[in-house]
Amino acid sequence: MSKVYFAGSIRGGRADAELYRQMIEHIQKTDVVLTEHVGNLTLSKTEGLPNRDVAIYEQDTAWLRESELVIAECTTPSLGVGYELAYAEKFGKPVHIFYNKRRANLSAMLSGDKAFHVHPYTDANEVFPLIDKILGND
Ligand code: 6K6
Repeated sequence: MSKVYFAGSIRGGRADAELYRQMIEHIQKTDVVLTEHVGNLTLSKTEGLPNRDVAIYEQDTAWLRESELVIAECTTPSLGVGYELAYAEKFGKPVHIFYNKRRANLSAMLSGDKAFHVHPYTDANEVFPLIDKILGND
């Protein structure tokens, strides 16, 4: 059972929040997701008080260090997710990046980083068997 840090856009926009929720639910069938809140559909992109941000940063970076792997959905661009991926790389964590290639053009700073495992997909249903493979559950 692995500890997974799931990363997805929050202030970058919540258009894919339902997919994050489904991916998190899928991972939780076999493994632990440290960041379940990323798939919370009631979380809006403007929610949160500015003075809470230090606590959020401290908690999320602690979870990144504790995690065994990172799975990120990057179709909706997010500065926070980009930061988390670089942070995970610095700590030697395996990083898996998903994005819908029909809807997004992934940043060269992600697609060009050989440390990252990038998984482009055309239909969201492709994501779940890929997650099983990453987690060793296929
Ligand atoms: C909610 C809405 C606005 O601010 C919040 C506060 N909540 C957060 N709680 C926990 N983690 C957060 C929060 N906001 C951002 N993150 C982390 O950054 C998550 O782990 C996401 O993967 C990533 C999203 O970054 P942005 O830049 O899209 O917010």
